[in-house]
Amino acid sequence: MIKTSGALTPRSHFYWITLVQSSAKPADWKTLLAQLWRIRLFEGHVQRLAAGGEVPGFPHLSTGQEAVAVGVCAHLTQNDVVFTGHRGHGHSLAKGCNLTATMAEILGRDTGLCRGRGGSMHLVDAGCGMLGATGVVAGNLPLAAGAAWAAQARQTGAISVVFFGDGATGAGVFHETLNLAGLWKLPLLLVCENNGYAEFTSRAEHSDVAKVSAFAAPYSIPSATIDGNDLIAVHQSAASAIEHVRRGDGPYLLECMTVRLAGHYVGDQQQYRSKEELAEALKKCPIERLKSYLLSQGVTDDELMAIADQIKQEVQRDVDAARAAAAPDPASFAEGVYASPLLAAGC
Ligand SMILES: Cc1ncc(C[n+]2csc(CCOP(=O)(O)OP(=O)(O)O)c2C)c(N)n1
Ligand SMILES: [Mg+2]
Repeated sequence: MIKTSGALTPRSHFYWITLVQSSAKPADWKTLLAQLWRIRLFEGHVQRLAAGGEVPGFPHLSTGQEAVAVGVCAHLTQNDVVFTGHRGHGHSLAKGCNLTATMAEILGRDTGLCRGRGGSMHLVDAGCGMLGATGVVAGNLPLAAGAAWAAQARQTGAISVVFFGDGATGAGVFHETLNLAGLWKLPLLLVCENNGYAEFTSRAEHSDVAKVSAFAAPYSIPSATIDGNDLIAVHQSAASAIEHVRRGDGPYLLECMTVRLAGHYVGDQQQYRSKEELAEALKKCPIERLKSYLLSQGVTDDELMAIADQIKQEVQRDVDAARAAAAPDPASFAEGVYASPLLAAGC
């Protein structure tokens, strides 16, 4: 069990957290490092399969942003629910979606999470609390507030978590969600992955509000801006934020500053980014940072390589299983699409 410090100052809205010394041991962080690797390797497969024409549509990779998914989801129970957007592979895996079924969904197979109907941008697995990805930017925010309202009304003790990008904050529904979530003190954790881009447009080009956390205070929502590429920072800050939400004190906005190491979608040539910028981004890789920390704590290179090898084999095996699965029978196309009494009656 990783203990946290509760270092957040609740009502600060524009604030870089000062991390206190972690009481976690390298063994705990090794488990989370393995999860970072799992997501990175999974998305490496998605990239290769997409390049080979096996993936319908345009997958969006979270390469470089994995620490946010892993650091936040480490604190969630199966009853807690998660909503994500178009860049949601990492969130789905971190919340507990089966890797083979997730890949099968991305490949459009019948064994996929949604029987291949949804694909990369519509990963849903209610059984493990993954209530869904959506390709509609900011569309997940009111859905997550609705789930939080349901949990509050039913007094289940569960919380709702929504992952969204900095670009989503330009949508009106972002502010509508903050307004009602703050007013009704909903058990909602809003996690912004601020990677500085909305598609090919930098944040500076589309907003004068540099920090997304600045939007929270007018709605009486506490917030923090943290280094989203530091797994330990994310883990600690998420613990405190989730404690606040679970206690019944209302929503919390956690802004995680991060970097997108890949293009907006697989195939994006990124001509709008300089070589220097990409080189700087690489230095912030959350996996390399956690590895360096572990090495400084006495973990050996051999131990890290053994973990990497094991994860590599597991991911390869699970991806192979997904690729071997059959596509849905075209005759079953309407199954699971509508819950219509007329369809059920064969009308
Ligand atoms: C309502 C809506 N408008 C526009 C788009 C097209 N679109 C897809 S991704 C994207 C940018 C989103 O940026 P951000 O929220 O920062 O997420 P990121 O891609 O950086 O993870 C846009 C505008 C969309 N999918 N939905
Ligand atoms: Mg963005």
